[in-house]
Amino acid sequence: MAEVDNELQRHAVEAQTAQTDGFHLVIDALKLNGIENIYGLPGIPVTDLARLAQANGMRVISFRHEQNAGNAAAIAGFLTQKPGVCLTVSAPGFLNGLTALANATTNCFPMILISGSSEREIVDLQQGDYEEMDQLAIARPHAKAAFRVLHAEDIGVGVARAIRAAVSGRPGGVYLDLPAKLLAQSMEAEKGRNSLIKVVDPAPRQLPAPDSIDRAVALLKSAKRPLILLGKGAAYARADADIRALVEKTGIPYLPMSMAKGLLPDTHPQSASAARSYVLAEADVVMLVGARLNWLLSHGKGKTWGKPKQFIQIDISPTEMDSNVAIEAPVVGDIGSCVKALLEKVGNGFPKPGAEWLNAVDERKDKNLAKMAETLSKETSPMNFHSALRVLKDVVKENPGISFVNEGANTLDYARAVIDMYEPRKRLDVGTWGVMGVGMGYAVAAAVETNKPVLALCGDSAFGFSGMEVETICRYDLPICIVIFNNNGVYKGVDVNPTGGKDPAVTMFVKGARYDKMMEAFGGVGHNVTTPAELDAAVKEALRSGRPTLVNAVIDPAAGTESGRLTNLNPQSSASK
Ligand code: ADP
Ligand code: TPW
Repeated sequence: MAEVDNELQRHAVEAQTAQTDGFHLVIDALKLNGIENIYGLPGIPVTDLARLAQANGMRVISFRHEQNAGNAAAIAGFLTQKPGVCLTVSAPGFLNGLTALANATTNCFPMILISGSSEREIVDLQQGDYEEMDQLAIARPHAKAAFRVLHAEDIGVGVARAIRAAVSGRPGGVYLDLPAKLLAQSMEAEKGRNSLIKVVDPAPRQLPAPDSIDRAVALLKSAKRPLILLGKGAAYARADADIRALVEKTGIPYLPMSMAKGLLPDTHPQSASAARSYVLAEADVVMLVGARLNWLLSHGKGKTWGKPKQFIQIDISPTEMDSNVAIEAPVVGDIGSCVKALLEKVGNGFPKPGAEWLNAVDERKDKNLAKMAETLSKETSPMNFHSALRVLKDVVKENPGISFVNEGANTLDYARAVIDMYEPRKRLDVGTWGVMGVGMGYAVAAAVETNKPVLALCGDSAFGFSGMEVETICRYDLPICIVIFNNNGVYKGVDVNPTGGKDPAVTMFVKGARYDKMMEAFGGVGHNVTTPAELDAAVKEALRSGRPTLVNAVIDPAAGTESGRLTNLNPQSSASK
């Protein structure tokens, strides 16, 4: 009996003195808050953090370059409304991830970049530590918020603050600095457990002021030629059914921004996508829902916008209002709450826009759609962008639940116009910065987060920025089909060196490159295709098998234009005028 008592006492003492450490506390804090996946790249001082995360049931996806891991985390945030987590080593690893953090902040995606860092005492005296860098200071201007934790007992607070900062209000990128010493610090397990915080209501609803709703509805009612413009903020907000109801109850034509495509199916009768230039120029009242009047919308002024406009803007960020032009009816709040309030006010008797406006929009649409159908139906040899896109348009129509990742210049601009989306948050692309290199990171995270196939369409240049991740795709055996529109260069593949010298022109790549072999090198499936029929068969086989696949689609090197549709943004040298 005494022996049993002794044993129990020993267990009790052990339980009291059981220890935990920084590594485990970080993992426990993330898991406590429902974060299941980490996208990262191991090394000093975070190798064991990644190992232990995997050992403790988190899914850890190890990349070949931190920028791609960061892009994966960012788009995971967009897809789930939970911050996507990227884990990197110090200094160079951190900097590699920082581009993605800045891109997440710019695009309003919630993300947390967690980087290990060197010892404060040495960094602050600039004594030359291994991978020494004042990471917190460098991250700050590129992030919505940046925090450093120095004591293990503060890890719970640090993670809680990072989560709140990432997802509340306007979402964005957050940097969390974890010095190597912190990870190894130990403390009593029970104290550690009690120090963790499960964040309650991390992204609280923000209700719009009732008078802002009255003002918006009055302006909408007064409109002769109203237009609703849906941005990726609306897609992120997951108010899909209410947004659709608002569009349908008001009968107003709508335009989706690129990543808002599919919020309502692009084939919806009220979609004005095929009459974009016309409606932007002609509308008299425009209601922006989670879309900013930045360069993608010509800042709300100039020729694009034609006739004088009045704007209603729904956005969670009050300072977004009037940032480019006057906003007559600002509605500040979360989109879910704002749209609900608008719906209540609109009721069932909202006067539909006049037939003159709706008929004019439909007329343009029909004309442009007929023109597009003709362009798409042309058989060309070699393939051009349109004959190849015709195939992918049908593939997405038949598989509306797959994610569609898209980057490039012409490859992006044409695909955006040609490929209809049918479900929300399925089109993932270069976003607010028009940044190349998001392709493989986005594709990996889309596959991991949705558990559904991904079709990633990249220009040959765009793909090159993250192409090494085909190994990651094969290693994790992800159902990703990459299609590369290979026209031998940036924009096109026909430029010549103006000096006549041996070096290729600056926009040229190796002619006839076989990107499909890259996928084969790691055990995936490669196809080289030169006709729409071959492209069709290769993509369908990939979707059927779910195997990592890369389709090198040979496109006419002369097809396409400089900078796709952004030719007007290129400064011209006097020599090339
Ligand atoms: P797009 O590029 O599609 O036009 P932007 O990224 O420019 O879209 O705009 C997205 C906007 O949506 C941002 O101004 C952001 O503040 C806003 N936003 C994001 N999430 C929400 C939300 N849940 N409720 C309200 N506004 C949101
Ligand atoms: C991080 C500049 C914009 S588009 C593009 C570049 C290099 C590639 C276009 O060629 P691609 O597509 O992909 O072959 P296509 O269809 O026209 O043939 N660095 C970054 N971001 C950007 N946007 C650039 C450079 C750029």
